[in-house]
Amino acid sequence: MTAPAITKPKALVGQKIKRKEDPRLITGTATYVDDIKLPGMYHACILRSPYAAAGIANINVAAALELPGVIAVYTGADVKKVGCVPCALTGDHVMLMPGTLSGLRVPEHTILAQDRVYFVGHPVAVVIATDRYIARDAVDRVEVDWVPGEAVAHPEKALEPDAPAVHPQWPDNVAFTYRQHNGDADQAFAQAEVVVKQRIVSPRLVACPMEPRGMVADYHKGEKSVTLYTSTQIPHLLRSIMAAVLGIPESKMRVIAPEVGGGFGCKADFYAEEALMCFVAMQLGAPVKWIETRREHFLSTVQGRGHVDYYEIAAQRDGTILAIRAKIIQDVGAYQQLLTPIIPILSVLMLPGLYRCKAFSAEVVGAFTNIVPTDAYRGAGRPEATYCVERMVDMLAAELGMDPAEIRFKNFIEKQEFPFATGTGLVYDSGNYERVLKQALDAVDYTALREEQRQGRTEGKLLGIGISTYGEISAFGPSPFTPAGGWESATVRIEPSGAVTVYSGIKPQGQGEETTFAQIAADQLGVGLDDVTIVHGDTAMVQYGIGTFGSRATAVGGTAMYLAIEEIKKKMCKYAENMLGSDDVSFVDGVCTCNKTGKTATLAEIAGTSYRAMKLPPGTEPGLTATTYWEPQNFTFPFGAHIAVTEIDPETGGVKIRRYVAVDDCGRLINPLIVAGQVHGGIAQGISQALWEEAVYDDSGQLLTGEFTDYTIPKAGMMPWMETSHTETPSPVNPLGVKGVGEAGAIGAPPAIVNSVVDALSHLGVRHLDMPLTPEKIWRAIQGGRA
Ligand code: MCN
Repeated sequence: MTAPAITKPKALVGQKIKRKEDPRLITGTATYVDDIKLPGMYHACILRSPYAAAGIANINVAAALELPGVIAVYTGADVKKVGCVPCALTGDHVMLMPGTLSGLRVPEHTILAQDRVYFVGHPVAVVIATDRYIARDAVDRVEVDWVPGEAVAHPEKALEPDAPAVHPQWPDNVAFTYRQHNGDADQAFAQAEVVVKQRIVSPRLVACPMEPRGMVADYHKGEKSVTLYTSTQIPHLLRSIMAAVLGIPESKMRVIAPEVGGGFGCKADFYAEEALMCFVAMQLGAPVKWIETRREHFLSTVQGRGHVDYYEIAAQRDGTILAIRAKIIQDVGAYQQLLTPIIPILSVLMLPGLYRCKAFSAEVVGAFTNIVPTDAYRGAGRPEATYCVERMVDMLAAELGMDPAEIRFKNFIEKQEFPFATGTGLVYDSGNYERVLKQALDAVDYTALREEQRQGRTEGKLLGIGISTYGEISAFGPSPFTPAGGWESATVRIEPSGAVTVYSGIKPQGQGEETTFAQIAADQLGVGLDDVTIVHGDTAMVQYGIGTFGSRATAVGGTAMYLAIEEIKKKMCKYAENMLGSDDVSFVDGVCTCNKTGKTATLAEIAGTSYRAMKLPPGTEPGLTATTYWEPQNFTFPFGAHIAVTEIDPETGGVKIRRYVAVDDCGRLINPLIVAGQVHGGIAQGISQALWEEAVYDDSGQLLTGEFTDYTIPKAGMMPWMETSHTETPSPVNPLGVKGVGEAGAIGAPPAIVNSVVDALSHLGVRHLDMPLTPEKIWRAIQGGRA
């Protein structure tokens, strides 16, 4: 074993590499939940409430049971022994939280309605049949005697004194309150030279992943164990909760998340339907499948945003921001889902944005309404805050007659001030905010655009330039905001052949970690990209993990893998010492080399030996495996500057996005191609939120936008060309230097678009418009001169 000439492999980290997982995704060979067909499998269809608030006097299932092919019908009376859908926030977390969370009310959330329903779409009964069409037909034969009641479907109306009570035991509809303040905001407001106030709405949004929710539950009678295949972002947490809800030992519960066709946060939850299918499988001793229809998705999957916010910003005439005050009314919906109360608290944490100002005072009031609950949706609390702060900064600039770029430069935390402790209890890890904004301004040629805008106005043209400089909390570490745990895990195994298998606690839904994690691992081990396989999503295969949300997978899960590989490298050196007969061995690019003799042993040779050694070298164990749990000491804080240039048609109010420039910084880039894809997807959702999307409910709680004909989602042809670029400010929080990027675009885009449209109309006296900026709304603003 004399040293062969080693050609150093080209580093994969930093390369634009196409996603390894894509061929199976785009050729129809991937396995999603609906592809799972088990022998003897039944199909479920759920009867849902047509009322937002009603009593249930009686349910008659006889006619449904008579339909040939129907196996069983279960109602609320049958599931009384099953536990409730939980809210993750417990007393321990509340005590550790900055600020004060008080009066958290968690209604009993049974998996089927008992004697009342609380929202349209509330599950009331489930029909099990030999095929899904029979199950669907039988649902229409279930007779329910309803006693319709009064509903409330708007969070501000819900807080009015005479509003109908969503839960009769809490007539004020207050689900919780949260207060946090820092510095003397009141004094700052009293002494400020300028104060700007605005009511700002972030409407409810529907996540609309390409694959809706779906699950197959299977019961193994002999083992008394349950396997649940479900489209989830959090398989391990789901398993722990499910075992408790079903009252079975956790060791008898297995959760498998096969391919997940998008989640956007709505699948980082625990759903009544998941427990219901496990219950049915246990009752019948047979597998059962339920696949959500798109209409059900609109009605009964958690929604995002749902804020009515009152913001105030105090400043000096020179543009220095002195303090921010916010009252946030969060539309909770009818129940607290897993993370519902945490989401608006994240908005409070992000209140200062990228600005130095530390004085603030914020109050959140959670309001129960007769609508499906709100919870995480891409960005979860951070887009709401960023949108409001970025709107307020623009309004302040307009009030002061300052340029929106100039006011941002004046108030940015400067690069030498990092790590920077905000007034809200965070410590921003690293940043260079001036650089991203300068790069974005240069890219659009800002000065020339302003001149074009001035000229154009004389000819009646409406050109808008909207700036958004955003920050984000990503990769949550241990904190009250991660009641699940702020760590992530990885087991790395080098097989006897030298192939590398990584078992990760993360669960991608389209983010491409099978590629990026393989890039990191391949570089560390000096093997090829295809020598690395990333396994995820099966609680029986993967050690415990937390999952994929909050743009944490790479910074937390990737670091766990990186550290496990470092362990394995040490193990390999030990084996190589024995093989090469020297204790002076180092591992570089897949080969252990004896520094004295130049003799070498390759990774594959060492791996084979480690499994097959006749006699193990002292201080070693067979095989090359390491498991690491990594708990970061801080979050990471990505940031960026987005600029939208829009042209408004004065006759129709239509918006054309002429240019969209995004400069993002997510630390060290593992795969710029995947990062660009993540940014593009986020921007698409952000533009869509700004211009088109809104879940509209009438006063009786009926959803008026319950399908794709009246709820617009972004399509490729509706998107502008996105000019994306990056700066790289490494995070000191993890050895990879990475920050999250999965939510960046969704946070940066809405304020860029709205600021741009308002900028286009500002000379007409328009100061603010609420999303979505429909042509009608814009046209009316143009006609009225002032919104
Ligand atoms: N990445 C990189 N370099 C960095 C940071 C990230 O190359 N400096 C890569 C990662 O390795 C990974 C991707 O970018 O391949 C996103 O990584 P990361 O920021 O770590 O975020 P997560 O994987 O934790 O993704 C979560 C985030 C969230 S919270 C939502 S919601 C979301 C999103 O990602 N939902 C998505 N992106 C989505 N993309 C798709 N296709 N579908 C969804 O449902």
